[in-house]
Amino acid sequence: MAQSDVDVVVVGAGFAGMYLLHELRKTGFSYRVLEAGDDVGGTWYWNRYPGARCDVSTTDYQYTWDPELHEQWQWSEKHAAQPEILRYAQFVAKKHDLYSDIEFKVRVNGAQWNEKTKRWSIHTSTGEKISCQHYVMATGCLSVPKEPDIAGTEKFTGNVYVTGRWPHEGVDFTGKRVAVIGTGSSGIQSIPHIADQAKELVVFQRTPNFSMPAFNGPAPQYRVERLKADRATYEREARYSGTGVPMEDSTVSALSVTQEEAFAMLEAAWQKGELLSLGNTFMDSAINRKANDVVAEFMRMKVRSVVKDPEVAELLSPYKHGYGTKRPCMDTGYFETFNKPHVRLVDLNAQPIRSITETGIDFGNESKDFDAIVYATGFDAMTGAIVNVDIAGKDGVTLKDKWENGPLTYLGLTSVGFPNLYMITGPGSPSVLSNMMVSIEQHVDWIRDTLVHMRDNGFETIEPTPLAEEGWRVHCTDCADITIFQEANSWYMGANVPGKPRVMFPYIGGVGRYRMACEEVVAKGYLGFELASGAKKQCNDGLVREVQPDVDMVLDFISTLNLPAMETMSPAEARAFSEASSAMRPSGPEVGEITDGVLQGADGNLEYRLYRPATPGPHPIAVYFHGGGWVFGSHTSDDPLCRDLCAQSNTLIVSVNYRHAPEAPFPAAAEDGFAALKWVHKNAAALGGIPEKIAVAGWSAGGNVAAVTAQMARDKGGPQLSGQLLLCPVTDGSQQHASHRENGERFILTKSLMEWFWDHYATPEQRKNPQASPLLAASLAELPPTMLVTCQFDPLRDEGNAYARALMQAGVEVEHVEARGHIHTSITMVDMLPSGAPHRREMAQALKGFFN
Ligand code: NA7
Repeated sequence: MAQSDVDVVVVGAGFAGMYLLHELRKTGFSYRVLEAGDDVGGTWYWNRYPGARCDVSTTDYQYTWDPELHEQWQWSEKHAAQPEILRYAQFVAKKHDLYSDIEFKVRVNGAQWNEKTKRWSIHTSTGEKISCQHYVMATGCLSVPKEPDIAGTEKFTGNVYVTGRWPHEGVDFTGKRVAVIGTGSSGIQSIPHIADQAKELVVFQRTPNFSMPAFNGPAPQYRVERLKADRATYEREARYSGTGVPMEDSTVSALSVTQEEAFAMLEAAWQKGELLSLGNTFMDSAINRKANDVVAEFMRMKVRSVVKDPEVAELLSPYKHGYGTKRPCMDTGYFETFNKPHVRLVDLNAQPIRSITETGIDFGNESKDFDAIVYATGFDAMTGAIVNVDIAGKDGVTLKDKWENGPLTYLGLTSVGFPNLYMITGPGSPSVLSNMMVSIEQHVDWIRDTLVHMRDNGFETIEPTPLAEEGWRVHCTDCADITIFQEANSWYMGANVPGKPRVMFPYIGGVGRYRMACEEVVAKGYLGFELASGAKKQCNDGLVREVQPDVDMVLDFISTLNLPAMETMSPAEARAFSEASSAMRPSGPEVGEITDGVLQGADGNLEYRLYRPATPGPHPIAVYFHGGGWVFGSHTSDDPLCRDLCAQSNTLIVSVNYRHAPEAPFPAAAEDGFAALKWVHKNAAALGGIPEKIAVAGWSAGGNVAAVTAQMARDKGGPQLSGQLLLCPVTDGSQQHASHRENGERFILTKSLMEWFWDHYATPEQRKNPQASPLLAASLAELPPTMLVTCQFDPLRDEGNAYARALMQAGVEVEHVEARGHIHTSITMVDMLPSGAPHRREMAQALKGFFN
């Protein structure tokens, strides 16, 4: 007789539930494991349609927790077919005697949290109520087929099949007229098999999909060899990789090579027959539309090379979504199927289905009879299986209600208001964007360790904090925002189910980075969770990821280079180092014209570079001062940013090479700044600019020069400025602001580097001069309209914020942008860090605004 009061209830006996069961036994918890089907296998139990295969190689799509399995189980193919994967699940279940502890054909109808007893009450389809401390949903991401959203489905009297609920005895389509609706993975995998049998097959396609051949055969030799040589390293690499399969991240931009070279690289990945390798060919195909087009065109070329009828080939070629933004597929003979005379493709965009009828389908202006209709129309993915159960947490609030506008989770594992509820591969975790085996094992390990930690430390409940959950939502959104995934109507975005909120459901920041976040949470004493037992509470509230994801990747990359700290160099070495680093960056957008010249500074000539918009002039002007701590940089060193500002704001940018310290210390830069402004103003017309529309701009030390120049123009008789644009400006030589300490390390501009800059530029006494520290000016009144951008993880953040506040108090019109998750340099990194683009747009808008 099963216990009705246990430590843990696990729902689902797919690969997640099976492994969790094994671990719970090991750690001595009492448990119940409930499964709706009559066998193990989850997804691979339900999806028995012909041709169903995993598109991750068998070298990677298998458990790692039982090393004996690697000897005891031999896969027959590279991409295992469903029957073999199901046999594998059954083999593991038998080997570990899991069957004896799984209750089959039991569904969970509802679950309620009892705040008094601190326990869940689980109601099952057998009428039982089970009380448990912990409730784990191991219900899978693609387990609830989408409700048919086509008129008349109930009318059809022929045979109806749904790929995700395929009959166990199989289906014989011999001699039948068959319709297949849907061309996602399930459609693409099953269509060739159905075509082999059917007398006539009509495929109804709403959206063509990208697909590559699976090249079935033995497992990839190079992976087999690596596994044999050093399995532990291979598995570790998988766990910290982008997708859960060891793979070197590409460092090549699709836009940095010719189309011929790009296609050769893609062909090599294609021949490997690995879906993830193809998507990993270029570093930017997920974040840059143009880079993605290169891959998409390669894939379309492949379709054209197979499908004989050019019109059909064109219909089978995706144009409306980028490669990878909808789940790409792997097939065996899919496109070839459309060369067969008894197979027809119907484009639903040209001939929509009007209704399913008793005998067939009415579409466009045709009516066609069928013996069978196959719905390959997909799933209510990621959340379907979770919200379809009536789960009521604290105060009776259901998860369905809480998630009305999109799932809210902390780490994709837990949710506020639902203590002791865990989701394996839930929304907000890498899940479907990863090799599921790796993600499943990680979540099971995390849950097991957490349960043990709670037991060992006498905690009854664990629940994320609202701050942590909201922070995770923001981080997930930040990750999605830098990609082009949101452009597609995919099930990743919930777009396939009418009424579902449109948000990115899985976490797209990568398996390894996600794993590190989970590890960090634990290492910091369950950061963002409250653990409690009666009056005893432990809560280290906070956020696990705040730096913008692309900035974080750059910081991680830089940390692997072990670069010397600049402040340990001489100025000459630092200058050479800075120039060498800049040489590798993308050049930035095209502008109308770039010319170099010299202008008159305070003490001799200064070089300048002029960026002219492509539109007819004359243009408003911004005199721009580069960054580099007054010690290095030049009129060309902020080239990509200057191009970007010029192109986006339609402003003529004159970037000035003011004199540098220590050779020319304070006040040389300030005096040059003002002299340059006067010269440009005087020569504006000759440069193609409008003298009455002139502003100053600058970044970092250049922001300091710009701010000081604006004060000097105010105090010394003009010119009258239309505005000042200050990006992360240095405003206060005291360096006493908290951000110098808080952000003093790791974020490229460090506290000690900033000290080194000041030491070269100005003596402690000179720093009190407003021409070194514009924040210290006696008055900030009458300064021009200001756009000031500060970055959250910049040591200079607080002095920038203080300057913005002081300007406002002095009555200056100020637009102050506090760039969340950014560092001192990130907004200048044009075409490298997509997260900086919105702020550059704001800066360009502000420049435009100065002149209107
Ligand atoms: P998918 O990938 O969601 O594919 C479903 C297909 O069905 C897709 O082509 C849809 O077109 C189409 N569809 C859905 N609803 C309709 C209606 N109402 N009319 C016409 N066509 C429709 O599901 P799969 O089962 O193929 O694959 C799911 C995952 O399993 C797969 O990604 C792998 O991870 C494994 P749409 O693209 O929405 O226009």
